[in-house]
Amino acid sequence: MSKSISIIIPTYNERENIADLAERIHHALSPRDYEVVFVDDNSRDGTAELIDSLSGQYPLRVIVRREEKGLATAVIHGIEHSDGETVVVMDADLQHPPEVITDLLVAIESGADIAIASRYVKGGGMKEWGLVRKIISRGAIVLSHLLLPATRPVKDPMSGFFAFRRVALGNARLSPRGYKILLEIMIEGKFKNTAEVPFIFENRRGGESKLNARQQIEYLKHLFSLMRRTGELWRFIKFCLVGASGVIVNYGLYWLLTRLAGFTPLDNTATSGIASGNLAMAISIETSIITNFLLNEYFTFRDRRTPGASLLLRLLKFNIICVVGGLIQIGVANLLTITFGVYDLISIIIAIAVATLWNYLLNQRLTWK
Ligand SMILES: Nc1nc2c(ncn2[C@@H]2O[C@H](COP(=O)(O)OP(=O)(O)OP(=O)(O)O)[C@@H](O)[C@H]2O)c(=O)[nH]1
Ligand SMILES: [Mg+2]
Repeated sequence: MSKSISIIIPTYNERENIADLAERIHHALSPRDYEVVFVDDNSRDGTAELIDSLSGQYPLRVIVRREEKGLATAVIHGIEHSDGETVVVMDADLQHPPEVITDLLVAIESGADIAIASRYVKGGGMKEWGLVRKIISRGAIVLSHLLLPATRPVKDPMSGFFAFRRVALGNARLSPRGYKILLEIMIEGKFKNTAEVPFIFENRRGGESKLNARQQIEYLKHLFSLMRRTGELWRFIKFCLVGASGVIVNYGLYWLLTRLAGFTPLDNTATSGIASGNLAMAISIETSIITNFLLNEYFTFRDRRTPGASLLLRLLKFNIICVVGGLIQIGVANLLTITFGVYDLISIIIAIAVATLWNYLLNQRLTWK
């Protein structure tokens, strides 16, 4: 008989945590109609046997895989071998507090297609994480926000604790790698309404972590494969090409103006060089802003264009953002050349690098928040 909620839990040597986990889930969920489907990769410590022995007491079952291994594929296996209208995915080691499942279900009942238990929304967090793990976790999120726009609305796309409506997943073809199953589900599933609920990532109760450096490499490979599938890889390459063309226009035009067209180069010995050199720089910056805009508009983001009058408005917005970068470039170039006497063609390339960094950070804030 089909249940309305299927909770999928991948396990590998988690015997020490199962009894506590089953009890807490039951306490949190009953009298709801639920089942827990454990997908165990042939654990050596008797995890599957223990689950079996508890199945008289709670609505549990275990699928043992002998051929295949891996967290993400185990979760898919569990999704395919269950039929609850709502699917919940979580870890077995009690780092995902079972009590939070009810918050996820409430979010789904209030209209979300997918609800994510998040460490990075207000009220969420993690206990006792070292600095290195925190940085890796943040870095992974920044990368996914940058390279996979579909993950941008979610603050914690790396979470392994979430719930979704099965119909919303449709017949998405899932082919994940490594650990980050939510990424795959979010991108292939194309959910409309997303919700995040806070939770504190607890310390592991018993057993050992299976997370290792290989998983970080797997993550990068997975990211790359998702970028290819979504077409974002090609877009990212185009974006970098346009950025590089902007640097060439900016730097090249300054060189043309000051070496061939009669503008005096930026120079701290001749006062006439300050005004003229800065004017040459301003003309070069503005020209590169416009060429960058047009190339992004008709090349990088061609598929996202909304034609018509909004073009000018977008150009204006883009220009305002980049003018701040331009002022930074002029400031840095003047500081290096006028104050410290650095040769103008060197200080300008350094100044362009600083401004590019600024433009990137600001755009990331405004466009990808
Ligand atoms: N079926 C299956 N489950 C796995 C596999 N690797 C990990 N798991 C389970 O996936 C969940 C998450 O794994 P953990 O090792 O706790 O990973 P983590 O929570 O990111 O790392 P820690 O904070 O160190 O615990 C746990 O329930 C594991 O038992 C696997 O290869 N196959
Ligand atoms: Mg864990």
